[in-house]
Amino acid sequence: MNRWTAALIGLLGVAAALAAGHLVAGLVGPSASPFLAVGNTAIDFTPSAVKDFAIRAFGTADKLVLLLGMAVVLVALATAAGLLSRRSPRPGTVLAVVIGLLGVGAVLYRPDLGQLGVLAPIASLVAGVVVFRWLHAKASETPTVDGRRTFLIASGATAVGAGLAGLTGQLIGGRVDVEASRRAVGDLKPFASAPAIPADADFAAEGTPAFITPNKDFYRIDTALSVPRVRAEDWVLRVHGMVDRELTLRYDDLRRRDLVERTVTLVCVSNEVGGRYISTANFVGVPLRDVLMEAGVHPDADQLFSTSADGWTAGTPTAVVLERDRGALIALGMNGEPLPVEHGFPARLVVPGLYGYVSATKWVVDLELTTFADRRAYWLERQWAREAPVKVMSRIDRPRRQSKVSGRVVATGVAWAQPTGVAEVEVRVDNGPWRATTLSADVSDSTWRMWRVELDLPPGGHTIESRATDKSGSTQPQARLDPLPDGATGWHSVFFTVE
Ligand SMILES: Nc1nc2c(c(=O)[nH]1)N[C@H]1C(S)=C(S)[C@@H](COP(=O)(O)O)O[C@H]1N2
Ligand SMILES: [Mo]
Repeated sequence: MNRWTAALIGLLGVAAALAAGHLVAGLVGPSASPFLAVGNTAIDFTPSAVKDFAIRAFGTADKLVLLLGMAVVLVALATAAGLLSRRSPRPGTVLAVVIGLLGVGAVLYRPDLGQLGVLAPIASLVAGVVVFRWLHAKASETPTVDGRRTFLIASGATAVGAGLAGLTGQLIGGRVDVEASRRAVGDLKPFASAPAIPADADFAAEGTPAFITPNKDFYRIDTALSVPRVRAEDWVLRVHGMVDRELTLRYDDLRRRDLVERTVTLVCVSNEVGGRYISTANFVGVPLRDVLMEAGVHPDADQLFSTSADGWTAGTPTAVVLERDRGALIALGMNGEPLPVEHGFPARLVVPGLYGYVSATKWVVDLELTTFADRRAYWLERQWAREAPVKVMSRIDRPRRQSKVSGRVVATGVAWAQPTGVAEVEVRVDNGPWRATTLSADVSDSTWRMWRVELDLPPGGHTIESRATDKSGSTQPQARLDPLPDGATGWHSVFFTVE
């Protein structure tokens, strides 16, 4: 058998396997599709340092990078399997079984897939082995013109069949039409609106972000390779554990309540000094405190353990979410529309002043009152800290790093210290004295605040640094700490040149 034929058989075997798995996953649960399941499980097993690197290097494209990497590995394995099987189909068969079992393992490991999910990788395994061996037999027949033609027909049929099966799986899987459900929700009118954002809340014309981040620009961080698709009409939130009364809340139960609107800045613990994993939105939802009071939280339940539809978990101090002024929400809406699917539709938690990984569960379906001793959330298993209040921080947006500016220099940036609020931001140039900046309108202690200062500098290279002080008097420390385990610290500094 020549090399090209051998490699082609390997590739077609894998294509058939993936397509069969995708088709069956369409029936039993789209995230059981073996390629996705392996990717998702790989994310869970990736060491924190690598994940941290991926988030830093690729940002929201980290998922695309992972999928492409997996595709490259799979194509290489398929080609190798084909090439190793030029004499006998056994090596390729063994490899197909091994990859298939990897898929089975990945699906079994997913906390969000029922028992049936395992049918998808089993379908992949069987289809991969059968198609590989079938094509191998066709190609091994005596190399007559006739024989070659049957092999070509068989290969073509496999390619077409795989394409159709994959497409069908996609169509059936897509029947959970979450966008339609989102549209059907319509307006989520708050009973109490957040105060309007004043025009002088940002210095967007001079380089800061707009005060409210449009949904499409809102940073996104999660472990979900395929976004969980939960329809509002299917959604239920269980509140249970150490409570007097278990609650089962449906979407309509929540939206019929008096919804409140709160302007909140969310920030990711992975944000480096100077980083961009921070955004602000008007969230509409139900006060989390009210729901917990209804359930009746036992005094020794120190942890609110929340779980998303895809099995991700977060642990939040109960004392924090019960604070009257904290303003923690079960959010349904964001900036005037139902939550975008990537940001947690139908519902997510928002807790001002805590990093997202200990508080901001998207696609939330379960709230268990428990203790920190009893249950450990997703990132705690991966070396991140149990307590993760947001640290006072400031960032320089203008001048840009390594930029050349001429004439008067207007430096601008943002600072945050939820839930305490920003009292002051200072800058210094070339290790000179600290000087005050002008702050934007004070919207809320749970949101960021922009700063601005005009500098008169001689031509040449300069370094500007900034530091914020919160309303309790704590100043952003100079010491540089990595995000792991509970958030970065240090002064942001930017080098630029005045011409
Ligand atoms: N279900 C789920 N919720 C999640 C996460 C996740 O991986 N899965 N990541 C958390 C983290 S680390 C952050 S910083 C915020 C980010 O929310 P956003 O993507 O809406 O900005 O969501 C939190 N909620
Ligand atoms: Mo995060």
